[in-house]
Amino acid sequence: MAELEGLEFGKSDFVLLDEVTMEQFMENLRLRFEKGRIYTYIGEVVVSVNPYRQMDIYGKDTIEAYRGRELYENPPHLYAVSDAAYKAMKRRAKDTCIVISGESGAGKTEASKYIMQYIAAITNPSQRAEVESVKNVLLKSNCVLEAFGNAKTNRNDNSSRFGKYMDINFNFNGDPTGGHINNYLLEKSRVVHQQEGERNFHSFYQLLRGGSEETLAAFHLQNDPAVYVYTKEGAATVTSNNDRTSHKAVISALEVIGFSKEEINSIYQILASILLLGNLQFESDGESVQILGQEAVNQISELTATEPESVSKTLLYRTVACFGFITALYERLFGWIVGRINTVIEVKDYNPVLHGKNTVIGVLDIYGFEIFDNNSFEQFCINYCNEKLQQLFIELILQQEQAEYQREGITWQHIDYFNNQIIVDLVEQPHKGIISILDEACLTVGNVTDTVCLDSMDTKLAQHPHYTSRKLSPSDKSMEFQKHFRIRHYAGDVTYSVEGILDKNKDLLFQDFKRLMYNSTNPVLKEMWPDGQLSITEVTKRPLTAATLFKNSIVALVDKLACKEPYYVRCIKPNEMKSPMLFDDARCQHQVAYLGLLENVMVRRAGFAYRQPYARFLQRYKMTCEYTWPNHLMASDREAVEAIVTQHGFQDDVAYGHTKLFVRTPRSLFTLEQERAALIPILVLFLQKVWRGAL
Ligand code: AD9
Ligand code: MG
Repeated sequence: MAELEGLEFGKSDFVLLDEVTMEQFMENLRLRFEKGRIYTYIGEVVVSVNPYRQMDIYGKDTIEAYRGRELYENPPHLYAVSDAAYKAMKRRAKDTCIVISGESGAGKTEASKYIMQYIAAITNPSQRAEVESVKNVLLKSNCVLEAFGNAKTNRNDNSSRFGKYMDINFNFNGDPTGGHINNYLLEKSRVVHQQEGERNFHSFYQLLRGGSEETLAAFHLQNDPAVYVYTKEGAATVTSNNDRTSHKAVISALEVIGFSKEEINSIYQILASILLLGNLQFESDGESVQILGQEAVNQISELTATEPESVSKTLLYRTVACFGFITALYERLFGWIVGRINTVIEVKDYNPVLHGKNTVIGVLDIYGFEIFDNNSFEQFCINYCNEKLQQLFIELILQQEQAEYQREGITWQHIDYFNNQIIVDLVEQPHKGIISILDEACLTVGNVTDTVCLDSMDTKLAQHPHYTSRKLSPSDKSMEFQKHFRIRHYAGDVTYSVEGILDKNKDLLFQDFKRLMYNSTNPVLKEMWPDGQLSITEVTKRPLTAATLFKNSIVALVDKLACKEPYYVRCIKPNEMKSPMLFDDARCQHQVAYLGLLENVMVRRAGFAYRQPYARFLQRYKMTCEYTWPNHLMASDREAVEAIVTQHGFQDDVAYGHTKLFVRTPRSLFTLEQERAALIPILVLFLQKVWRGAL
């Protein structure tokens, strides 16, 4: 049980609530937030509320306080679950994972960084150089991936626009030996278009504001984001990030990771070409199209190490598909950076006989559930991914509890959840689900428009309780537009626009563009476009669609997570103003409800709120019983524990498992804990007297 911090801070574990009601849950959450206690447990799950201010709870001293300790020995903290995951991995050779969920801006990415910092701090006490270098790369990779994969949105100044799952590998000593990063669907459309008040990816502003005069001159750039079509929307927006200092940090991180000077230069050359491509102007005289200004074309060809004629020919021939090319340039760059980091950290020369079992801790930080004014294909994918993770949470939490009760030989009581499988099916079911219908429309020869596709969804999904559209419910005043459909997600209703949805799903990229890039004399750029060498006859006619590729990657991710021992961090966003002071009751309650936190508490309590190995229980409470203090003479720890339980009269509230004591209601443990707290000063006094020789 989490150390009682004093009742003025509320209950440190929601299972200690007198009654499991929404009112009590919210009262406790608010009280703790107001007292600066941003973490609270539900058993081993950490509920975290974004403080929107720097907290003095992540320093070296705190790390030391949590190192090697049990969950209940300290106040709730991310460090405690990180340590639990680490201990399970090290002592029991279990692969574990820490899944961080919550909506956009709730604090997932910050949490993932603290978790990694903790793991880095507690490992490699002997400071072996190769382990230190792995740790360094793992930590520095965050800075690079955030620069290229995060952006300011209307929900979060530093919003992750890609999903990240990082495996950290450990040797038998428990020291990190390597890792692997999987990235999921970067929101590449942001490169060419941002909603009002939002920015492009940080990397562009960092280059323009932080690049040296010589660099910018060499890249034919001016140091002002307002000059470029792709950065002008966000040019004047204030963010909490300092682009100039971030740029230096990113360059230094790239160097530490091991990117060469040429590679770093190539990365920024690609960014520069994207900015210049965005400013190209086309002119049509009705017959043919021209590019205005040969100079810009020359600059782009110089930066991409391609022939100016090929650049203009390809752009003119495929003018309407240029956006697709530009977004693909960025997406491939991002994918290449992740791949390059992976080559540095992948475990090399691993020999299971020599090195023992190679265990893993996975950390998942993915984009949170999103509702914007205008939701499109990207939000559809992001929200589907969150449905899948919620489904996994439901399965694992139940599964874990059931497995534990079974293992220990204890009968278990089932609790009902809202099971969001029905929404997952709505999206992904073969033949009937939305992805299938989108794919069918994309693969049909002929002119299937977005609206025709919507009609097809309406026909096939009319009966589905989580799907509707304007046509299906004309009286619904909130459904304003014809070209929209709505999904009732576990986290709320989201209305999606079908405008452009088929193009985004097809994600067509003409072979001409690929070939142009493959023919670059810059080896880095060439490496990003290996498929450019294929001749037109070798190119697959029906490549998988973007939605199907994404679905496959998320299904694979869920499989990966499901076979690991999971630890959960559930993040809550306290308000929409990014304010450290405001606890918006309605917003918080909504999140508590859809995250299923109340049901989580019920499951934890309906069965048994607490379980502890006999030896640990005995060690903590033996002072409260005359038969066990200072040592017991019974045949086993289990019998000694029985003596404590019986002496305190809560024998009807417990069950004895094979290795653990299970306690049904928190009150029993609470009483014990209070008694222990009362006895400690007496004990200290007693010991002081012994030391002074008074006894
Ligand atoms: V998204 O789904 O990627 O849009 P996240 O990742 O959930 O979102 P993030 O971690 O980026 O949110 O947090 C948003 C902002 O809240 C951060 O930039 C910080 O300014 C702030 N934050 C979050 N957690 C903490 C914290 N533990 N301490 C201080 C925090 N500030
Ligand atoms: Mg994030």
